[in-house]
Amino acid sequence: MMAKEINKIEVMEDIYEENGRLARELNTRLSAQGIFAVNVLGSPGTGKTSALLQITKMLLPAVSYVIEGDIESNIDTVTLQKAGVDAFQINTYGGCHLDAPMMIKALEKFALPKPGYLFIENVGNLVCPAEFEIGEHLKLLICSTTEGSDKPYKYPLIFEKAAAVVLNKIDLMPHLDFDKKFFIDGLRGVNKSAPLFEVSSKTGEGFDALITWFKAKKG
Ligand SMILES: Nc1nc2c(ncn2[C@@H]2O[C@H](COP(=O)(O)OP(=O)(O)OP(=O)(O)O)[C@@H](O)[C@H]2O)c(=O)[nH]1
Ligand SMILES: [Mg+2]
Repeated sequence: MMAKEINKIEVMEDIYEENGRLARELNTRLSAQGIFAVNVLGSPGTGKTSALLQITKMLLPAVSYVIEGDIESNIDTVTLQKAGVDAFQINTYGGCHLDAPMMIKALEKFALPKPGYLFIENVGNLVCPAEFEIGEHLKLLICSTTEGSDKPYKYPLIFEKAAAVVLNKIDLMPHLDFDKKFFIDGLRGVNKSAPLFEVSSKTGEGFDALITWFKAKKG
């Protein structure tokens, strides 16, 4: 019993270690190409794709690429491509997160010919994606008013690891019982430094500050 448990722990450590090594290599390669990679995290339906439509438009004339990570379907990729965004699909077929080997394989097929931003929309999930580096320069966590204000308390790791947190769907605030103070207290309990951007991907409100922050981070 004991021996089995130890084996399990060692296997998981090996997986994280190997993934981390590959992710760091990929990150170095992307930096050399002038690509600033952003791992976009958030629960299903929080507005990751909607926010990326706004962000990629507002970063113009800078080049943005998007990699869409979904269990199945290419719905988000098609949506982005229709909006003129250079978007590619990775399907995990059951996998609840992207990992570094998936990204390396995908980038063998998807060329990133120009320097710019690479946004990677991870699988909608507040748990596993927090544990796997995928070559990113930073993690952007997208939350929304419709999810409720208790998420930083329930899923602390993903809030802790976020370089910035977006609170999306603020246009719906008047219709909801979202407790902003409770949300911010929970966020600050695990992450003191990540800026919080309150936005509506529907109206575009609040994105100016996020875009300024991205530009400063990319340098
Ligand atoms: N009112 C309002 N609706 C929004 C906003 N952002 C997104 N939505 C809606 O929320 C739904 C989900 O948005 P998506 O952008 O597809 O969310 P997602 O996080 O990419 O979802 P998955 O890829 O399925 O995990 C869609 O119907 C959007 O139109 C917002 O700021 N305000
Ligand atoms: Mg999406």
